[in-house]
Amino acid sequence: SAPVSPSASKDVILIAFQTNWRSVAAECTKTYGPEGVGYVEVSPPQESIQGSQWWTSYQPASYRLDSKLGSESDFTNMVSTCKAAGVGIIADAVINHMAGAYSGGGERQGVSGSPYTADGSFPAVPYSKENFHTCTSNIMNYGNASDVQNCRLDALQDLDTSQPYVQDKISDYLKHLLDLGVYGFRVDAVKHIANADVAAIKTRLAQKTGRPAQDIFFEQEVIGSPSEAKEIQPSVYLGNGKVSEFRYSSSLAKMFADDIADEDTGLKSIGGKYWLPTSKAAVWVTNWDTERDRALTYKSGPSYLLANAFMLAYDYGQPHVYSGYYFATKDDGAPGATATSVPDASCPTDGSMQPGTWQCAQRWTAIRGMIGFRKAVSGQKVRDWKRYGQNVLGFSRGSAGYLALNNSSKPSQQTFRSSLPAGEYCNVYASGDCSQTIKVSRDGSFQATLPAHSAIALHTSASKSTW
Ligand code: LM2
Ligand code: CA
Repeated sequence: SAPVSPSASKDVILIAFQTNWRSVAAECTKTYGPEGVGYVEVSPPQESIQGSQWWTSYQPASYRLDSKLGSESDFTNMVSTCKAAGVGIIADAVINHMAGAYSGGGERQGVSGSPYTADGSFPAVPYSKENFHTCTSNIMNYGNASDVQNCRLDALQDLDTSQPYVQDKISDYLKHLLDLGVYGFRVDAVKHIANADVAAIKTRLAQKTGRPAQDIFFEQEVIGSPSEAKEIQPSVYLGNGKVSEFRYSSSLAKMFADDIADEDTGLKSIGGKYWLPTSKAAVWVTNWDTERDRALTYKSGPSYLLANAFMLAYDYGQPHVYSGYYFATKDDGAPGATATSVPDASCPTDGSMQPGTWQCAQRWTAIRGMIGFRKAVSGQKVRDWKRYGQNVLGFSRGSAGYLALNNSSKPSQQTFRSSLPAGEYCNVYASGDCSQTIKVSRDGSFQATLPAHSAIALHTSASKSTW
């Protein structure tokens, strides 16, 4: 079936981390569709190794669509239910490697019973020892591209993606997903695959599906670091599609800990000289890897919401809103996960942030409001950018929207200058029912006291007259 067509005003990707197919389907109808999420990026759909930890998803045992998150028919049902709600599915494609090597030898079974070994036997694909790189040591030297691409990432058995046979198996797997109606792919660990191999896999996929390669959404995960080998830099992969811009997440964490309104080191510097071009950049405040590391996360308090509001209001890159679960240790799987399944997700109704509880960020008032904001200001230029004080700033999107952010610990009383037409607007960051409004005068200005760690978000599709 045909993909959901991309639309500039509906470009928000919601990462439904470790959420099972039934729950994603239900949420497409209930929340994602109605609120205007464009795409849901789901966790890897292929059969993985067994284990309750989330990261088992990143160790394929086969390409069968029978995983901890559901069966192939659950997956198919999710794709069609979401499509009917106007939401595309982006699948996380793990193609650099298969299951990790383990000591002791012997055969093991994936979550749906496919056998595999630590020495390259994956009969359900089938792959055998010859289809893997001969380097069996772990990657040590990020200054050497062949080490990074041909040796093992975290002991994971590294596919020889230069082989036509391997490219054929991977492209068959991706074709299967496209045939079921997925919109496209988040491609895992692309830095560990040579650009020529990624390009060859995509070309094969295009040939098999009869679709131009540039029409197939490919978001490549490449964690950049300028000190590393030139062949593994994010910009190398731009010919294949979008590329993750990890500067975004790390910069936001620094800026929100310092002064977001600083003219040189604050939010104004996002998307500058060394950044990926906006049309190619995939951005997020956090994802599942960074939330276990250094990024702003739900553990950061109100800065986390403010950073998400900025991301959704600003016009750099394609934004991803992350929705996972509260956890105690880095390895914790989804709430209730067993070695072979993840139960249905249920959203807390009491704002609970206890480990073992789903987050459901897509339902948070500020996130919902900002997704609506983004839709309303699509195509409009950033203007009226102004520093109103330390950690206080505001900007317009054309004459369609205005965002004021206060990342300081003091209330900030200001006359903000927007380009909005006169009117009484709902503050969509603060309330979902237009119970908090701001009156903008004929010259676009408005007076307001922005509470500490808060925001005012106004747009022309949410005013007293449109409500
Ligand atoms: C990714 N992007 O490139 C994912 O975003 C990231 O979450 C994946 O790592 C990684 N690439 C490989 O697909 C995760 C997790 C690792 C975990 C691997 C494989 O962050 O900790 O490694 O998935 O499941 C785990 C153990 C590690 C062990 C390995 C192999 O943590 O200690 O290495 O399995 O058994 C001996
Ligand atoms: Ca590799």
